[in-house]
Amino acid sequence: MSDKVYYFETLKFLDKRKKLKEAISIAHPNFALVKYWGKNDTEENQPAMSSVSVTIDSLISKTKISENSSSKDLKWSLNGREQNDLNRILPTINYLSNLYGTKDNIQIESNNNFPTAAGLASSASGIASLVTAFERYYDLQLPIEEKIKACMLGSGSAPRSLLGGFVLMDHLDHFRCSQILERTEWQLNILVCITSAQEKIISSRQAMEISRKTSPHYGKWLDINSSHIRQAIRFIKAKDLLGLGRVSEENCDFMHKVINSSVPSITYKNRMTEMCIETVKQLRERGHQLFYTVDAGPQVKIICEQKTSKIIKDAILRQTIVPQIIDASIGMPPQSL
Ligand code: 2P0
Repeated sequence: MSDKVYYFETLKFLDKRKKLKEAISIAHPNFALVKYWGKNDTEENQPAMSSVSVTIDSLISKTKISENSSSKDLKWSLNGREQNDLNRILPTINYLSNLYGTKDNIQIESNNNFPTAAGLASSASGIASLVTAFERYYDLQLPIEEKIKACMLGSGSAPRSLLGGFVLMDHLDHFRCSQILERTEWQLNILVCITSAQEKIISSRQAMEISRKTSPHYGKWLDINSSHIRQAIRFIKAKDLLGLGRVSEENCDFMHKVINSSVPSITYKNRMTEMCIETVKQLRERGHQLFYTVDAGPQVKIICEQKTSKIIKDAILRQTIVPQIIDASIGMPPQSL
């Protein structure tokens, strides 16, 4: 019997098993230190480059799957509101349902304990918790390759949230995700400066397509990826915070240059974002070890040593008008409750 036939026979066997009444899983978002911005393939939602990220503990997406006894439809609520547009989750659910060989009427309830669609990677943690809850609900043990594929169909950065600590997603090796360091091996703090909790002005998905098609810097952005990946891995393994900060800030600044130079021009940062970045640079000049990163939204994530985290947080609150800073450390992989 070929591996594939055996696999589907196994799934048929699993189909006869009793499903759980409900499954609840959580996953954390991840922040990219070497970023993904641009796709190879929009059908399968495949990134055009590798990326390195860190998983964040205090930010949590929780997904509950239960039987939808009231109708035959798939129902999805996000932060308590029923969603009419299921496009964000359907590719993932359809992929897993086809693999599992059934189409159940299920109800999915997703909740985030942090602002949604505001540049805090809620789609990555949301999709990773959905895949984990699906696996639990049907009592499956999905191979990691299938989980990566299912996650990626929902969000190109979601596979990285399947692991804790520092994570590499390698686009030259079927998007294999591997842990560079465990969270306990290098204990850092992440200060998440919320400059605005509003939803982003344009989705990452739309914006990265515009960048790919129009930015004059997109070619160079692709070219620098392998060098940034190599450097980031080396600095993470050496636990060199300033080295990692240099390459990570260069990568972040380059991504925003690509975004800004797209036609039409897109800007995710606001005035407070710039103020936070300036303060990070001043604190570094004063001898503190820290660096910033900014994604597709105006929030500033500051990565620093645990021992100076409070001094840095106080300085940011004093020198800027940031309304909220969330304290975080490095997070774990998804868990079923
Ligand atoms: C990243 N971002 O590597 C980059 C940096 C935002 C800036 O991946 O289209 O929600 O669903 O694959 O994963 C955000 O984009 O976009 C993202 P899709 P996704 O984290």
